[in-house]
Amino acid sequence: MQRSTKVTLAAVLFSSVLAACGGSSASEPVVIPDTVGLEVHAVSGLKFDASSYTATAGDIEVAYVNEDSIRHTLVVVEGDTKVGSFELKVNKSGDVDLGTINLPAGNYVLLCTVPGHQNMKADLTVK
Ligand SMILES: [Cu+2]
Repeated sequence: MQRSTKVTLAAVLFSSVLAACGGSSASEPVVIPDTVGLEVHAVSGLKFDASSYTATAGDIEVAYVNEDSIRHTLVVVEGDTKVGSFELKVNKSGDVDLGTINLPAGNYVLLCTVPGHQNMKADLTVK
């Protein structure tokens, strides 16, 4: 009984913190679907959470999570060419954007296209 009371209190406190930060009562927890085949986080310091990623060839569901406080995008480049019209955008901390891109096996580069963010670059190996 005492234990469940504590859990409930913690949940209430957590929601009020979220509401206070977001300025909106509609804050929802970030849910990344199980079907996601590539998860990339934008982190502070104008970088991704890894310098290289891997995925399985075919339709790849991509989740882009913003752990930073500013806007970032995510595109896939092969050689010097952007692949298709695929672009994910996360405008603020906590944002998650989802999209699907079809990629055959090969070596690609992930980029953020926001001006000044050219250091946000990572290798993507698709097998
Ligand atoms: Cu960026």
